[in-house]
Amino acid sequence: MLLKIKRGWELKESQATPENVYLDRRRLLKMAVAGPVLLAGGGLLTACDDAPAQATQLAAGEAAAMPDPSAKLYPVQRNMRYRLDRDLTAEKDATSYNNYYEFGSSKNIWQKAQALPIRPWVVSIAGMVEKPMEIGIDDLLAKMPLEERLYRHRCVEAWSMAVPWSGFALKALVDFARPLGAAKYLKMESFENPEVAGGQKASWYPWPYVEGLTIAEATNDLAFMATGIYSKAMPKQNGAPLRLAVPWKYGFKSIKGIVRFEFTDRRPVSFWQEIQAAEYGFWANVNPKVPHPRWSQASERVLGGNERVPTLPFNGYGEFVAGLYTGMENEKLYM
Ligand SMILES: Nc1nc2c(c(=O)[nH]1)N[C@H]1C(S)=C(S)[C@@H](COP(=O)(O)O)O[C@H]1N2
Ligand SMILES: [Mo]
Repeated sequence: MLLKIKRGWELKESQATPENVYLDRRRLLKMAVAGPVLLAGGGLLTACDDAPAQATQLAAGEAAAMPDPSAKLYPVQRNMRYRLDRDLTAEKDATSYNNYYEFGSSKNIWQKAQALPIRPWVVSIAGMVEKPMEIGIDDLLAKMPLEERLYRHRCVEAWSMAVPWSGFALKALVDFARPLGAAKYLKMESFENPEVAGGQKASWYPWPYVEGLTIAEATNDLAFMATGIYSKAMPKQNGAPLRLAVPWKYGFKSIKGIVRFEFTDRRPVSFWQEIQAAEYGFWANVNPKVPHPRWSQASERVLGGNERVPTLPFNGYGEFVAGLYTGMENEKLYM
């Protein structure tokens, strides 16, 4: 994997690729032993995906051709409690402009993602629970109360969308898992499969992708496990077969391709926090008044056009979630 330096003025959208982070010293050292790397001092590093031909081959392969057995579950009933203040994003935009670093750091990974096998897909429930277990995704889906919700989504890179997710309340999964009273956090992990997910060959990233919530956040009504989108089973590029949707937080919290849920009394260190703790924290609640160290969070570009709209506190979901954070003023709640 080649690293290509992009200078600020070469970036397509001046603010749109913050997660092509300034790598820290430790990570640079790791990279130096990892293989061929092109470096120029101090520049913005962009992991550059350089194998489109191979990806097309994989996309035409077996995993891509396999039908999704959960397709027949959709559409599901819409829960009218969750309303939008804007139009839905066009399906084409939400399914072709994605962040999924397992498949590369560009937004254009949807074809590469088709190579991911999503059956069998075993989900582990581990850690501080009454009985650790493994369950196949289709068995899990059969147990969960599926519904549709219209949610906004606000990426930390200052673009946003509004999509109809299908899935179930994360609380239903927490109840099913029966965590012990001492558990304080829910840690979630994505799949690891560098054979098909070329981005995972980049060893300077701390794979697998990890995210976490407090139990109070995970059992809040808004926390949603999405298994479908636009009344269909979830496309692979959007995180099939199981991804989180926590719309009051920056998009990187909404982890895709989940294979493991671990209940723990220790706060998980998330993927982006591990890479760059000065820019990405544990809480990551949306707040227009707290800028990212490298850009403003005051407004957002609505996917599908060039319109910018003001960003709202908690991405507009304060009535649901603001109470989770009372008395926590000492925490870095907005990064
Ligand atoms: N496993 C995994 N989950 C992930 C990411 C990722 O790179 N890997 N990117 C996150 C980011 S930064 C965003 S904005 C959303 C994007 O979701 P979408 O492609 O469905 O819009 O997924 C999040 N979940
Ligand atoms: Mo994001």
